[in-house]
Amino acid sequence: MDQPRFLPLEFERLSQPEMLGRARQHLGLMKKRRSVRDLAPDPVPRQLIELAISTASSAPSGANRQPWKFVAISDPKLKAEIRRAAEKEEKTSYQGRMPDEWLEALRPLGTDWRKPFLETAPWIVVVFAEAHGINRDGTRRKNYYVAESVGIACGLFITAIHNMGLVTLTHTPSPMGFLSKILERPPNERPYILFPVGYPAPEAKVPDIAKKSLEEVVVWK
Ligand code: IYR
Repeated sequence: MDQPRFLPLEFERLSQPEMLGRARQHLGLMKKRRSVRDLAPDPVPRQLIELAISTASSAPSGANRQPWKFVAISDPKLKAEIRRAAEKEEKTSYQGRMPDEWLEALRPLGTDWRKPFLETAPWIVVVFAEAHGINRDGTRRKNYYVAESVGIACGLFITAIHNMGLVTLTHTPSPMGFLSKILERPPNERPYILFPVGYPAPEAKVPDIAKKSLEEVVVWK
């Protein structure tokens, strides 16, 4: 067994005022983030998507297995195919598969089965979670905390997209199995989430909803 190897941590302590300033500035930035469903067709350079995926892939993960794969799609034919398949599932969901309580919960968001953003967005990034890895000899290599790890990576992706001046949406067309087929992913990869990415449409509107206050979400002991 190899011994673990260690490197010195690259870290610089900041002054208290600088820490506060940076924390407030970052909060101010993140508070402006919204999930956007009205996207503009304007092109977005591939380099920006690469940077967002690299940021996401810097996430911590169970046993550092990095159990994620990002499929970045700009091909209009593929986007149209994804829209067609997503809307078929969503129509079934909205027209009977989702219980009334769920539909009621979604009412403030104003969503329905129509997903035009899947074609309008210049990029769709579909994130797959690797349920397990595969060793050279074809046997399974176990992954750990897969859902948590991929969720953290997705959070970093959303932050990166917002920070670079683009918008996205955490979209989970349900069920998502069609994405494995269309994107020809192997069985150990499970569709986890879909991010349309682009600029907002000039007339873009977002639901009038609010986040919980700090008091509502924190318990100090
Ligand atoms: N997948 C559907 C429904 C939906 C579900 C939840 I939970 C949301 O927060 C938003 C939508 C859709 O994308 O419309």
